[in-house]
Amino acid sequence: PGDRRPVRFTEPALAARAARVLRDNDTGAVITAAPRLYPHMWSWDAAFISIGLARLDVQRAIAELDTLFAAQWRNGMVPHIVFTDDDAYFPGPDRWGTDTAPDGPRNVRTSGICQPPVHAIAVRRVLDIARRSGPNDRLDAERFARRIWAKLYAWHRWLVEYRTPGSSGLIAIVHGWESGMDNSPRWDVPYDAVHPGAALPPYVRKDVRLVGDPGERPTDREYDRYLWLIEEMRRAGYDQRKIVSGSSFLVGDVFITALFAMSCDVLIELGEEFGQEPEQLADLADWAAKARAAVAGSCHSVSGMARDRDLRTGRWLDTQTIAGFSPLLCGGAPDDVQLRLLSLLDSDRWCGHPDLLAPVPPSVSPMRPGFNPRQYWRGPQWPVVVWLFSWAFERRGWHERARKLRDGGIRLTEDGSFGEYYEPFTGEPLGSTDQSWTAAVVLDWLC
Ligand code: 9WN
Repeated sequence: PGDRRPVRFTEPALAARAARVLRDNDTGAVITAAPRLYPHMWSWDAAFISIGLARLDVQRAIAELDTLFAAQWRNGMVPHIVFTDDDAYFPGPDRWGTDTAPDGPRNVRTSGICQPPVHAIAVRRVLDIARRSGPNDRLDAERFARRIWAKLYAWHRWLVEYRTPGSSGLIAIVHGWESGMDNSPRWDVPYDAVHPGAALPPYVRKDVRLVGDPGERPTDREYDRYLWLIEEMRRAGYDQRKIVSGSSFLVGDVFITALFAMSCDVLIELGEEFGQEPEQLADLADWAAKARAAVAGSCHSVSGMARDRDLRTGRWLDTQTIAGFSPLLCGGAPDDVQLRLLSLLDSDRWCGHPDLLAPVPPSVSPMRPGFNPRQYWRGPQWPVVVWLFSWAFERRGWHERARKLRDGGIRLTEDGSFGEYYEPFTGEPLGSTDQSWTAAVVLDWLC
């Protein structure tokens, strides 16, 4: 197809614009996830943002991760949002009501759930970039990696201790927001069982006013469920055991489990390099092996696609989304399953769809009924997800595949708007523009 967008920046101009987005979104204390829609620090955004920042200023990259981990809960959880004092986002800290949570941090307000564990991956990347950028950066990044290691270990331990209920071995989430893929069709079945009670306090959404078309965001019905789950957690006093045993949403997330396996591998490498305790390295090896086995064990016998599991009903969730390719990230699935997944990924159901502007995987296959090219996690392409696949493929030694994804990611974002997500056929940026993590991964691809 010809070019459906008027503007195409050259790589140096695109990199300069990406750097400007990160500078403009810097409040001085944090880089917000996006200028208007998301005026706070988000957990997995901060990890990707630090990778982009490392290309500009290693100190600033380190500061970003330090700020996130300064908000780590005493039980090890890394919260999904660290709030600034901007009140343009709903739900804010008052609605979360975490100020009195026994494990919550002092001096900083946060949400009460987590997001995907990609932070060890970010630390590794920052370190690798710093090592190439000069002796001072190298020293700073090594000190930082040594210092943050125990916090990363505590975070991983929390996921194992509190979030691997049942026998599937999958890491469980108690809210779709924890997956980072909020309204993905992955969660439709478990959300059907979430019934907002009459006691749900009234609220007014702010997000829909900040995007051009509210149809690009989750629906009100979905929001009622999101808010109801928060209500349940408040009532449980943010006691993790109570939440996991009682929440009306508990799902084993296969994508998070794959990311966790990779992050454990990375943490082992860093731990070996910086002389961490052998017992802790052994824990990580054990957790990684179990996570990989859980991902492999979730694969559908015919399609090969990995599946989430509704832990309240004990049923596999067969919805085919980008998360189905999780075994390609972390490995561990039998060779025939891996080959099936690779050919599916290349096929016209996914990256090979003839009408895509850029050959990178959409959040949902364009061939799937219910695919919506404009709505959030129900169809659009997300540059950060492309980055994760390209990073993982590179690590697995699939250099050509990694390069193709990187090139496709640049193709998707070369309009210079740094969209939060993109309409796969037209390349129209959707949701927020000047989204920090999009700028960050573009910088990483270009430098
Ligand atoms: C809720 C910040 C975050 C991302 C998520 C993305 C979106 C929030 C929202 O924005 O979620 O956490 O309000 O929609 O789904 O992945 O971290 O960019």
